[in-house]
Amino acid sequence: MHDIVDLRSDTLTLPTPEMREAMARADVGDDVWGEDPTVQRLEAMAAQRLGKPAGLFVTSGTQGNLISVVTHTRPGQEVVVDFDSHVFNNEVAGAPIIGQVQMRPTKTARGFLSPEQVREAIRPANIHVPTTGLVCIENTHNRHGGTCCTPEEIAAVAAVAHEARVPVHLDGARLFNAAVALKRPAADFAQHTDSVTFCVSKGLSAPVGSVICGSGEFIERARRWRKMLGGGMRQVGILAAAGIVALERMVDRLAEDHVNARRLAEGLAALPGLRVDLATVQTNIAIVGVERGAAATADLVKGCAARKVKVHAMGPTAIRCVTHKDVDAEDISRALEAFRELTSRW
Ligand code: TLP
Repeated sequence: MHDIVDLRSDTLTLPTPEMREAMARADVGDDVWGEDPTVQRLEAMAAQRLGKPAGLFVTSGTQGNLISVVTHTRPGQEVVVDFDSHVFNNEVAGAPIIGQVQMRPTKTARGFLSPEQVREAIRPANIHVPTTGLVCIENTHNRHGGTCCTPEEIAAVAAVAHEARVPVHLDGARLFNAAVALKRPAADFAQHTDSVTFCVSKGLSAPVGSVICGSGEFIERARRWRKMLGGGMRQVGILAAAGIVALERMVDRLAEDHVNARRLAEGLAALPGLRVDLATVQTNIAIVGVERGAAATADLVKGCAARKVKVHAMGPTAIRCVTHKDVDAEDISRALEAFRELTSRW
């Protein structure tokens, strides 16, 4: 049980004592000079877990996606994305500004482009239109409530893209949540994509960082972009050390977060005036629709905060709850109690 039940995001997880110890003891060197052994260990470990030849430690998921987009594309090209994707909605238009690419968003049912949608979105050879430079997919899907797509679904989309000689990037900020939920090795999800980014700073609980994985040639070009974007860090093995603990110790326990999210979602779905599509609650996120409108949603968020339960208003009438290692089963009961009390007054 924690004093505050913080369901705003799994980015709020605090580093474990083991991480702090590993950070204090880490062997370090200047990583821009390629001399930080701990960063190299994390990059090799990440690449191996994802079945790719090489990895690159970056500051954040946002930086990892941006570097991946600009490394794959040329200015003037188009990037095929799902309409609700993080890269399109929450990355401050970095790819259009820095990479000079145009986003091509398509609406999807669960956050995942179908092979037919990708086929339709890829531009034909025509003097009037941009060329398609990249297809970007997201797994798990944040704004659709932590939904997972299978390695086979990714393979089908990638086949269409590759047939048109278009590479595929996977925003796998929460890829290990998908791997644990579907009981598949993380490498299966990355197998058909040309690059993948995953975060150690979300449910895996490290304080900072993400890793991009791809071919050796891709990662070397990505490394130049990272330097340009100010992501060349020096004795950063101090941070990578926590990432190693994250990968070694924190993956399997994500299953607990999924159980907690499920119980929370089922409890909330049973309350009057709240709507939860339980089919989307596949990992550690529950998105709750508030039928009484925007003012009631704002009141609910405030009322929860007054009861030491923090939740995130994702839209005017939607609340996002994310479970993670700093939220336990008792905390879920407290959160449910707060919602129950507040909705009983409606
Ligand atoms: N998502 C954050 C917010 O930016 C919304 C959160 O609290 O969920 N891809 C996906 C799918 C993400 O959910 C996020 C972070 C990122 C990329 C970016 O990662 P960071 O925050 O490390 O830049």
